[in-house]
Amino acid sequence: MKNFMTLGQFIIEKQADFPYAKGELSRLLRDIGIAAKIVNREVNKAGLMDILGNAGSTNIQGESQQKLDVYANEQFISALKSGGECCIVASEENEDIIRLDTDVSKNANYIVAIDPLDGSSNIDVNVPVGTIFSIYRRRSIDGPATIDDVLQNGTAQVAAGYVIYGSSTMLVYTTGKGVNGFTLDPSIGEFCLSHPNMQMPESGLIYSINEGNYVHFPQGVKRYIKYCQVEDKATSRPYSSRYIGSMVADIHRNLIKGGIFIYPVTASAPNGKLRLVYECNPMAFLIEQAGGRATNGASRILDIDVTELHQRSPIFIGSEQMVRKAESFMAGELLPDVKEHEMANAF
Ligand code: P6P
Repeated sequence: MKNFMTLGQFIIEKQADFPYAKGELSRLLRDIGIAAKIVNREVNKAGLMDILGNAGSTNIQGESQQKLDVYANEQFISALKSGGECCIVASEENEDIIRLDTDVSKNANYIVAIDPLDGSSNIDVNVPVGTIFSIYRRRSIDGPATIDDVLQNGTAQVAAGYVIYGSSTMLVYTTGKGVNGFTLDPSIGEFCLSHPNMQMPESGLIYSINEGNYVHFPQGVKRYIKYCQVEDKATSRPYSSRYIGSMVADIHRNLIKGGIFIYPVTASAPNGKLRLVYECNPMAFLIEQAGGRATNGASRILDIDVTELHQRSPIFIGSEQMVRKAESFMAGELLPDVKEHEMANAF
């Protein structure tokens, strides 16, 4: 029997990192792990059950809700409610915050912001989807927690992570002391530590962006894409273009292999498409903890003022050297290693 460490054992072992922790955050992470296992079970058999396709409803974003994302939302909210460590859930699927008002939950210290099933439009075509979560301590001292407890900048996160339901199911998270990945072993129903201390390669050979929006991209993004495509053996260009259309899957690949994921402003998304509170901030926290970088093309994602629950932001996230290079193009600079003739014939 190979020796392995389960998520639960790891959380308890790492609890010592938080001397004042009373186990609340540990139990909250456990609750998220439980919901992830339940969602995984349904995602894995989605093709067999009548839970494929459209639920016939739309979410706050006006996006048609796939049955599985409604199911996933319900499972995470239910697990958090019964766990008793969370007082408010802010979900992509719900216009307003969800107060968990049981006698225990209403006095809980933690807020969870979640995209319960990111990339759900890919469900019917068997492409990896994911859950993204972000955890804050409430700021209010007494009385019911409010929206102000949710609208905190990304630097205030105490934990963040994602679950990727792919060729295997993994839970990857940080509590501010590095990033660790756990793979679900279905034979024992446990997430087991498989990727300890994950480190983002400081550079990479993959760029990930929906080039279908090219004509609407800012000039700096267009120039960066052309930079990625130019032949230059010294810098191993052209890079490879990989775009799954599922943020969790694209970022997870880049975390392991190195690369950059960009969702900039476009004509249909003048503030970017991805949501700051439960997509950009948790991914930015995690990727920075793994040694990567996450900005909106100029400013650090985690420093962006959070003013609305479903606020959107452009995002440039991944290997530090690649994100900085893209930022340089966004700032209108030409980099010393970008020869003028390269750019001349890049358009
Ligand atoms: P587009 C999925 O709908 C999602 O929210 C992210 O997971 C993904 O990165 C992005 O949107 C894909 O958007 O406009 O390229 O289809």
